[in-house]
Amino acid sequence: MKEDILLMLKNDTDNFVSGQNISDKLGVSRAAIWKYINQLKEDGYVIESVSKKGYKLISSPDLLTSEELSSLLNTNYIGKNIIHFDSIDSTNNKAKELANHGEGEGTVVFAEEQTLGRGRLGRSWVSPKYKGAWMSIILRPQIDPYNISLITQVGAAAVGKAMKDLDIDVCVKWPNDLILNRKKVCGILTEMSGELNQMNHVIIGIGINVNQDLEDFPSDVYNVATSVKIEKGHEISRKILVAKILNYFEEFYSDFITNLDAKNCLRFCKENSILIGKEINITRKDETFIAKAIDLNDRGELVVRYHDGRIENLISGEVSLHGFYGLI
Ligand code: BTX
Repeated sequence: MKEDILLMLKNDTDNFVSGQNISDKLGVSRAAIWKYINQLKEDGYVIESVSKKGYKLISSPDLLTSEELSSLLNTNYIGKNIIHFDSIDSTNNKAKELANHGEGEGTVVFAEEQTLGRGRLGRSWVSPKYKGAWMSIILRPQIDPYNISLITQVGAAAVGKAMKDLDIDVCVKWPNDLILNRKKVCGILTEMSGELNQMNHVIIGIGINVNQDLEDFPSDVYNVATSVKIEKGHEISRKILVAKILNYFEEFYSDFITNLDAKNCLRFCKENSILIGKEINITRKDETFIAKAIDLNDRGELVVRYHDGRIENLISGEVSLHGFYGLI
């Protein structure tokens, strides 16, 4: 009901919408409308109420809800179903649970805050309230699990292109980070459930530091992390950024699963790679090797050349920039 009232106000922001009109249309009492309007105000909506005239929406908060995002999306299936939490342990955990119960492709889980946000290999992801975009997309691609790592590149290209549209000069650090001014601004965690040659679902979790200040990062990530606000010097709208990401994601992902063609997104990742042409450290178990990153091939693998001339295509893994302070 709250959503229906909001929609009526959103559809007529130039005028007051009378309580009688809302009551007639939605079949609720004037007292109930007043209660819902107060709830909307608590959510951050600025609503003017004038007796005998009704209610007028003045401004909407920067929330990652379906009400705020749907008018900004031009997708056919990504983000058509949005599930929003004020606070949750991890959007990837929730998306996985929903996918196991049959939730369809394209559903996106958002949380304003994660209390147990996860990175790769059991690492944690700092996700303070209202400051970032913490989201997970449920996918059900009918592709060989071997190709799954390409979905991370689809996500990286979607985030990167959306950021560039907003004049945020980001680079892609294969396989799953985006870097702004030498620090991590976004991390991607792709998890799949399935058998050797049969996929059940894939969850792509995307975490973006949008409006944090320096003091929002704990001391152990302070040196490696940054936010758009820290680098640009001003806040940006999370909902506009997120909507752009989902729009690009559907474009790249649809291309990928229908034509098995990830050329467009790989071209973006390659052109904006922070690794290609540089010496990198490759960490395997307890050993570190030095090589030069020379290419991103059409399977999304990072091609590296060791000092002895040997070439290797890395499928996934831990890499860092040689001599680059602070980058994981
Ligand atoms: P990663 O393993 O590559 O990076 C994790 C490392 O990054 C941490 O060990 C820490 O050093 C650093 N770090 C932690 N928090 C942040 C942060 N906010 N910004 C920059 N660096 C940080 C990267 O894993 C994948 C992260 C995916 C996060 C999304 S959020 C939505 C979804 N739900 C969920 O639980 N995870 C994903």
